[in-house]
Amino acid sequence: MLTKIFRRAAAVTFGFGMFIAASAALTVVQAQEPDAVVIKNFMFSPMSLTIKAGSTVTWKNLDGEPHTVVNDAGIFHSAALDQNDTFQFKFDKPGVYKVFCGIHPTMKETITVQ
Ligand SMILES: [Cu+2]
Repeated sequence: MLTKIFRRAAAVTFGFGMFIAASAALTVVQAQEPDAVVIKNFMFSPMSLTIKAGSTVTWKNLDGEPHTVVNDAGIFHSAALDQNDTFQFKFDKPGVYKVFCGIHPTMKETITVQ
């Protein structure tokens, strides 16, 4: 009886472990997308991104709250992005570009264009 309960607990634990491993693998795949920024939990991810001149960065808002993508030098400014909306900008000139959310200015990221 106890053995049976223990086996069941082990199976559940193993299943949950597999779920965590699968989630981690999925996160790694998303992180490898070179010029993509995800907006989630009121954060830009990654918070710093290095790309080559001529690259286009795509931001995608996964939050239920709207966010914007604003450059502090006024080079680009997205409309309010609702959930799953995207915004793209092509970085032609090398430099360091600071980005924040116009609605939640504590959300920040830095994009370095080489
Ligand atoms: Cu925001």
